[in-house]
Amino acid sequence: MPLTTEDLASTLEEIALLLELKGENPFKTRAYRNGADIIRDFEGDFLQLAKDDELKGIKGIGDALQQKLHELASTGRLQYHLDLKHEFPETLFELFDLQGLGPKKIKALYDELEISTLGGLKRACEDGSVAGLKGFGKKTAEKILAAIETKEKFSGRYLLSVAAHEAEPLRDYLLLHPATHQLEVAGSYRRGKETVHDVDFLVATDKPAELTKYFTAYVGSIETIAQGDTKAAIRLENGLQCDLRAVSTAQFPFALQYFTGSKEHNVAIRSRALKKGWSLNEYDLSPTRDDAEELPEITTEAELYAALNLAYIPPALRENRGEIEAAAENELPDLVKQEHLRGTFHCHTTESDGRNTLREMAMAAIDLGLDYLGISDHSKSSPQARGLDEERLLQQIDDIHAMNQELDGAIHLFAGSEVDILRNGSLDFDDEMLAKLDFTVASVHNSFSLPEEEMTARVIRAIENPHVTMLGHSTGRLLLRRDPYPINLDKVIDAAAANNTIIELNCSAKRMDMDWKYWKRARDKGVLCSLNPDAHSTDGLQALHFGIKVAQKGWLRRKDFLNTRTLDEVKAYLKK
Ligand code: DGT
Ligand code: CA
Ligand code: ZN
Repeated sequence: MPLTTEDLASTLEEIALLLELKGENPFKTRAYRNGADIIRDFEGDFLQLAKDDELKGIKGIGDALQQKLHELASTGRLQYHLDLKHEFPETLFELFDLQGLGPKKIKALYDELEISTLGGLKRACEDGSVAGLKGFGKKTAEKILAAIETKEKFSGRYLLSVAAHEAEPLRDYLLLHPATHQLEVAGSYRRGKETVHDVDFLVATDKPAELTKYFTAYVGSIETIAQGDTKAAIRLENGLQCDLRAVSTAQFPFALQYFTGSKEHNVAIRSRALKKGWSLNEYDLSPTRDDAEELPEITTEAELYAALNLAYIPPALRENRGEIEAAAENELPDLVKQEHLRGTFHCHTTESDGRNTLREMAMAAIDLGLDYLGISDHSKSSPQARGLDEERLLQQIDDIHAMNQELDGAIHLFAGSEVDILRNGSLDFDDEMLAKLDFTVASVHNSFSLPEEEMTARVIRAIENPHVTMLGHSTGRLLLRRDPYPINLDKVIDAAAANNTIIELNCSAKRMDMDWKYWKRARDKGVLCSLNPDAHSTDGLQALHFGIKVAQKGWLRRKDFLNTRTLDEVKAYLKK
């Protein structure tokens, strides 16, 4: 992108910030800030003058600044600026976007608490360490938290479930229009990515301009980003951008295939078409040469894939990770579906940090049509989550047995525990206690910063414990908020396979852990999956709906799950 005058000004401002972070004297920083103001107020082509090294005589732009601006304008980069930037972690600059957080405060946070990321700052605000910092206090910490929330709201990526919450009513709205002949949500949303940047609507219609107009009139829209005769874009209240493309019915299958992506998948598909002498784009398929194969009639996406001698590739698999080769051999996996799920594990109740009681959780699971539900509250080493000690856990086991009596077969509750994996890989309960449970989910909840080797060994030690039924959220990541802890998942998968330990696909919206990219490998090694909502409320059980999409992304089939099995089969499995 070509440099603009504004780029010159904002670079000077950034230099001023960096100098402040370094604690340089205020006169020096002020010179850069003034410089930025002068550039913005200048009447005439400042950029050209800087390129030509003709800045002499402009009041407030001294020799040093002239030189730097000339370097920046003529080469597109300024070494001094880059060197300064390299002195700090790149993530630190995100903090500058926060309302009300200036360089002085950022410097204090960085120096005193080693905070250099938004996630780190959020946690430090929540755990009270920011409030305790000199010059901050509780009010400031609260303000910073609010600013982070605002930033997140507009940060550009959204959890799949959050996007669905907004996109589904908009889908219904579009369906109401009489000229909507066909409608799909394409893009990463259709592919079931765990986070999406925007939501891509596609409609087949003979009145495209009417539809784009109708789209921008949606009550949930706070801003029309673009509106044309065939496309439009709006922003919803939570910042999410939604795009609409209106095409003809004839174009629809091509557009649907194109806008579903992924880009990588599309590139590979297009080159496959080219080999047949066809050019494929978002509107049609056409011959590129005289001796090209004859074009078949195409009215659906499936026919488009068939024309390329491919089995229909479900959207979840379209990531160019082997699906095209598999489709060519007719060896695509028969993917798991929501209706295959017969029960689930890893749910919390008010006994630890859940919001609903055992009874309420059971009732909600019955409503979902599940045959069994595994209860696993936290263990004693997670006091922040009111983890249960042996005495309370024994009581809960009794309560669950009593509840099963009362439920009389409407659903079966399994008594378990989400037992902490301690720092050295041992568990929070001894084997005698664990043996009294129907199942255990073993999870890491602290000491996230162990080196990869130690973390891997820690988790593998838990996997090797015969009382561990399944490994909980394998990397501890919180989507859009906390990175995975360092761990070698290939080794974890091998250990799980060797010990017949299940790995859960924790499908809590903010986790989706283990990541879909690892599941095909795990499955091929014979690792069994359990799709678990990690529900902390009755609503939390809804996570299974999105979990299924992510499970499909992982190439998982019905037979790859524990919780697609019947109650009797699961009872037998857990007895072993
Ligand atoms: P997102 O929005 O970042 O979560 O991910 P997508 O996959 O929804 O990406 P988006 O919205 O930019 O574009 C939707 C689809 O359109 C994308 O998956 C594939 C297709 N597409 C977009 N740009 C290109 C391109 O430059 N080349 C090709 N072949 N396809 C593209
Ligand atoms: Ca998209
Ligand atoms: Zn957990």
